[in-house]
Amino acid sequence: WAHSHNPSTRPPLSSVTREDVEHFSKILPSSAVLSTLASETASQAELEPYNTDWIGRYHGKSTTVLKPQTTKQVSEIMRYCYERGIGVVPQGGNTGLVGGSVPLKDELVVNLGNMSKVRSFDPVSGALVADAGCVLEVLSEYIAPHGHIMPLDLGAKGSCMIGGNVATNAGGLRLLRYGSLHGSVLGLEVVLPDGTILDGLSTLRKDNTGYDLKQLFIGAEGTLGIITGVSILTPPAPRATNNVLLALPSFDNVLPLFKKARQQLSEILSAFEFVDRTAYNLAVKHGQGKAMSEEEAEGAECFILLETSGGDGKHDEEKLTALLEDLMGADEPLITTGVISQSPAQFASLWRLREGVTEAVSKEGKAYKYDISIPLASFKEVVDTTREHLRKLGLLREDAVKHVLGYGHVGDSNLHLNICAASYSPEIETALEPFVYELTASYNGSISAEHGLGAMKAHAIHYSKGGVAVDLMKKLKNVIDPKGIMNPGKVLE
Ligand code: FAD
Ligand code: 2HG
Ligand code: ZN
Repeated sequence: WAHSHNPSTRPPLSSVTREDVEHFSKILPSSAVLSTLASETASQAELEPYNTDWIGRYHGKSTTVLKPQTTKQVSEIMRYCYERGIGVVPQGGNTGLVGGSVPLKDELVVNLGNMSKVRSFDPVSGALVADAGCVLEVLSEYIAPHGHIMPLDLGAKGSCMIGGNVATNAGGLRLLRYGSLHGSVLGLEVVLPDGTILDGLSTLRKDNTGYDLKQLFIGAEGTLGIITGVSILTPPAPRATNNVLLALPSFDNVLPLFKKARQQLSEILSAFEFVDRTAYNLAVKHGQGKAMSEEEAEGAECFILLETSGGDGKHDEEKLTALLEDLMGADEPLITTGVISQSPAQFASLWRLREGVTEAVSKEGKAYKYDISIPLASFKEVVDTTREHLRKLGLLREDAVKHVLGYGHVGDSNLHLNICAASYSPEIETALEPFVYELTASYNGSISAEHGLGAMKAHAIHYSKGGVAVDLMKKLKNVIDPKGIMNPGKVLE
């Protein structure tokens, strides 16, 4: 359906014109077309939320946002944009953290928020088929009465959409237990750049008929097509869940603690999350959950949030209590204290402390976010090395870099290194990049563990992928999107 263009010889992308908006108004109802080009449909201020990313670092200049309700409408929009050579940015909840969900220039934004219907749910197999614009939390609530949960959970659940989750291959807080979306997504419906609909909404568990095409779109960050429907396997809800917040005197205790927790809790361990002292203090300062008293937290270098999920509450509690007794009672205790949740409210509050770090950092200042896969043993070293580097450059001060903090998913060896600054500045950016990417590469790590490359890290892909891999990615991109209209400038430069 398309012949290939070399990116360097591609014609430049076209800007959306008034005539284009008139055409879109024939495809969509007037309430679904927001444009500054057509009178009275939208002001620039109304388009601002679609043009600005969650952390306020990336700002696009799109004049037009479309909010289709059906796959057919998405297909017609894409067919037209393909012919006209208009760049398109697919957008879900706009909670992405790498500047992937907003235009770099004046591309058309296709926001999936109006595609929010559940198509089917099979309470026996747990297969859920939903429009891409369904909010993750809404889906969780939809399947809860059937005794199922979503296989992923993240702090942005109230706004992020399942299509965005799949497009970023979001990891989150349940990956340790339920694995990545590459495993739990059963099928996708995707509108390709030329408007062709790839209908792959299978609910089959096994299907080895040729290449597994859906995998290409999982984590492609909207650069290969627009995901309009998702078929996903949802697990049965565990009968019992517990969580506990542990205070550790030293980071050195994290590894032995993880090992011990895995051994002793075995099948019921469902999350093992890390929060360093700076991240903890910021979460507390900005009212993210109620954790432990100041006295209890005193002397702790870092904290672990551990969750268990299982089939028998009494059995799980006994195992967890035995672990805590062992940890406290040892000659050299691995923890100074632990707070075990006693009620659903406290359970949520402990989680809030961990999930709320991102929000706390945003309240404190402007965030530079590095989402890296590195060996677990190096989490602290990476945070300390980065802080020291900034200190040496004289940037560690209230009006420049306020805090350097680390938190993340121990179970997945995924550290979130955040640099919280008073404001975004070229001086800080130059100090951090390529420094952090080189540091990550020196551990053979990945510069994007779970958030993607987006606009932020497209230029840095080579720190984690070899030339052959990047070349093959470019060839695939060129075959599927020969005019380069899908989310230009993201993932691949
Ligand atoms: P958007 O932000 O709208 O888009 C993200 C990317 O996907 C963009 O490149 C966009 O073009 C593309 N896209 C969106 N929808 C589609 C579609 N239908 N078809 C094709 N492409 C599409 N991420 C994690 O992995 N783990 C976490 O624990 C986590 N926690 C977070 C906590 C907070 C508070 C926040 C703000 C973000 C967090 N994230 C996390 C970032 C994360 O990537 C997302 O929140 C989420 O997966 C993005 O979904 P979204 O609907 O907001 O997508
Ligand atoms: C998390 O695990 C998210 O909390 C967000 O992936 C991390 O904000 C961040 O850097
Ligand atoms: Zn994360």
